[in-house]
Amino acid sequence: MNHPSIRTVLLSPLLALALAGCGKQSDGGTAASNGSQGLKQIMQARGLSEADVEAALLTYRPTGKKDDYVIFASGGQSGQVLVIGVPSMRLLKVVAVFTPEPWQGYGYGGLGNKVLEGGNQHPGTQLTWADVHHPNLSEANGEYDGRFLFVNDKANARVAVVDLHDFTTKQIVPNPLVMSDHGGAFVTPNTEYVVETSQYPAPLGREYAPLSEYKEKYRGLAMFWKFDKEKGRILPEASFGVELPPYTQDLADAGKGPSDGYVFINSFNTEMATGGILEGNPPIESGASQNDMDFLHVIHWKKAEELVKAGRAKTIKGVKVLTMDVTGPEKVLALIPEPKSPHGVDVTPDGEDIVVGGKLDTHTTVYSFQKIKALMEAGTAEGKDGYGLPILPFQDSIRGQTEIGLGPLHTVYDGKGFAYTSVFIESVVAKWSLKDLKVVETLPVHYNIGHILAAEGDTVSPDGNYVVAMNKMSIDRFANIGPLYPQNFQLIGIDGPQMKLLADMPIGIGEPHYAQMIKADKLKPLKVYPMGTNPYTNQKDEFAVTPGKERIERKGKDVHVYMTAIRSHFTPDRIEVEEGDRVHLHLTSAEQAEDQVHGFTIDMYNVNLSLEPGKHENVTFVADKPGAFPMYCTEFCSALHLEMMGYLMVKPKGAK
Ligand code: K7E
Ligand code: CUA
Repeated sequence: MNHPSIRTVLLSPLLALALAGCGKQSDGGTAASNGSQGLKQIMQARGLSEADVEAALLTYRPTGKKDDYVIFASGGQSGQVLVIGVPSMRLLKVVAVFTPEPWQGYGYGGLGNKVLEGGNQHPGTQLTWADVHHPNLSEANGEYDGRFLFVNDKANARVAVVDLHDFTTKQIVPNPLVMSDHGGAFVTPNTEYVVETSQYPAPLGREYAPLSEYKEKYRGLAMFWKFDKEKGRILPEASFGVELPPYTQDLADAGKGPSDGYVFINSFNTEMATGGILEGNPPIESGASQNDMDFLHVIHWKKAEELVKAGRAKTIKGVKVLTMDVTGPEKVLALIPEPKSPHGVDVTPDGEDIVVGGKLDTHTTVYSFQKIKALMEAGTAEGKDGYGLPILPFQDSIRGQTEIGLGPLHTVYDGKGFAYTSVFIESVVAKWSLKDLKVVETLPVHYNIGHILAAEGDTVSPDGNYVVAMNKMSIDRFANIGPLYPQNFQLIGIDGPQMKLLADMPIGIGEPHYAQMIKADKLKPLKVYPMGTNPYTNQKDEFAVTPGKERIERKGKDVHVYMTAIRSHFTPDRIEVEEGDRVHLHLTSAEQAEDQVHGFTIDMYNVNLSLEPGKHENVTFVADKPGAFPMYCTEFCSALHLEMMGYLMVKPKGAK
C-alpha cells in the first residue's frame, strides 16, 4: 500500500551509491560503476539535478509495468472524463460522457445516441457539450468501491453515471428545476444519493421572472438523486430536492462517519447582487463581495428524506421539493456565517470537521460537526435570514481558523493529520496540521492552482502518498502552442517529511476542475463483452446476431440487416436498398479475443460505431442519398483490415 515510502527509503541510498560511482563495491562493482558513469553523463548532458533524477525514478514506469493508482479527472469544457495513471501521469483514456466521441462510436447513430438524447434539457435540442466540474466515485462505507463514477455538467444542470465495469456512460439525468449546477456530483457514504446543488439562482422549474423579483422568485436547490447500485441507475422518481435561498451556492460535500446524514454547501453572493452595469449598478463581482460573511448551508438529509416520505414536499415540474417554510422550522436546513465568498468545503476523513476555503479571506475555517449538530438540535440561533432560516452563531460553530495565505480554495487530506489546501493567488500548496491549525510547509506550483486531489482523498482512509495540484495556468512549463495554453497537473509526493514535486502533465482538452484518485486494483472492468451485449443495458440485445444467422429482412420500406463483424469481414457485406428506405442495422461483434476491436462506418451517412469484442449495436437511418457507399472497418484490426469493407447500395428512386 505504501510502496512510495518504501521506495523513497530505498531510493536515496541507491541513488547516492550510483552517483558516487560505487568504487568500493567488491562484487558487481564494474557493472555498477559503468552504469553510474553513464547516469552521471546523462545528468550532466541534460542538466538534471539529483532531485530531478529521483523524481524521474519515482514516476517512471518501464513498458509493461502498470500504475498503482488511477485518476478520474474532469475534462472541463470537453464534456468528457480523463483517465490518468499515477505515478506515471500517462493518459489512459478519455471517457465519452456528455459530448459525442467518435472513437468510442458515441453519438454517431448507435446505442450511445439514446444516452445523449436522455440528457437533453429540451426535447429536440441536442446538447453537444458540457462544463464538467466534479467527478466522484461511488462509495461503500465511505470507501471508493470502484463501481461507478458520477459527473456534473455545470452549464446545463445535468448529472451523468459512468459504469466502471466497462467505462461507459449509461445515463445522463437532466435536472428539470435549475439552470446550472456546481456542488456535485458528490455522493453520500453508501452512495444512497448523488448530490447536485445549483449554482446561479433562477426561478425553480425554469420559469421566467424579472431580475427585479430576484429575492422573491429566484432560488437555489440541493438535489438528492437516488442511486440504485444494483440497477446502476439514478432513479428520478425516488429523488427529491431541498429549496435554498438565492445565495449562489458553490461547492458541497457530504458528511461521513459521525456527520453521515448531513450535507454542507457554501455560498458566495448572499448580497444577492444581480449586476446591471449599464443601469449604473456595480458589476456582480463587486456587488457580491460586499459582505464579510456569507453562509455555509447545513442540510440534515436523512431528516429531509423522512419529511419527503411523510408527504411534506411540494411537487415542482414532477420533482418533490422541500421548501424553506418546512426545512427551517423542522431544523433540516440551517445557515452558519462563513468568511468571505469562500470556495471549497471539504469534510475531514474522520467526519468531525468541515473545512471551508476562504477565497477572499486568507483563512481556512474549521467547523466542528459536533458543535453544529448540538446547536441545530437545540434550536440555538443568533437570528434568522430573510427566508426564515436559522443562522447559527459563527464562533460557537467553529473549532478554529488557519492562516493560509491569499486565495485558499480546496482542501484534501492525507489521513495522517495533515490537510493540503490549494492557494490560488499565491500559487502554492499549503500543508497544515489539523490538530493545531498551523501551516507546516508550502510548495510553489505552476501556476495558480485550482483544485487539489489526494490518493483515495475523499474516503474515510486517504492513502497519504500523493496529491495532485490541478493548475489553471502553465505559462512557461511547456512548448508554445499558441495563445490557448494547456492546464498543468503536477504530481506531488507527500509520503516523506517534505512535499516533493515529481512530474508535470499538460492537459490539452479542456479545463479540468476536480478529480479523484483510486487504487488501481479496486477497478475490475470487463475485458470482452459476452457476445451480443448491449452495453447500455448490460444484457444480450434482443437483436443480437449469432454467426451463421446473418440475414437481410425487408418489411415494406423497413430493411433489417442482421450483421456480424469478425476478422476480417462483415457479413453481409452488401446491402441493397431503395432511396427512402429505412435501414435498421443490427451489428454484433463476433470476436471474443482481448483487444480485438473493429469499427464500422458508412461513408457520407455520419454512421460511426466502435465494436469492442462481443458488443452489439443498433442503428436506424433513412437511406435518403442514392449512391454506392463504402462501409468499412475503422480500426486497424488485422493484416486484412483494409479489406474489411462492403457496400451500401442505395438505388435512386425510379431506377430500374
Ligand atoms: Cu473549478 Cu470545484 Cu467548479 Cu474550484 S471549481 S477550481
Ligand atoms: Cu476490423 Cu479493421
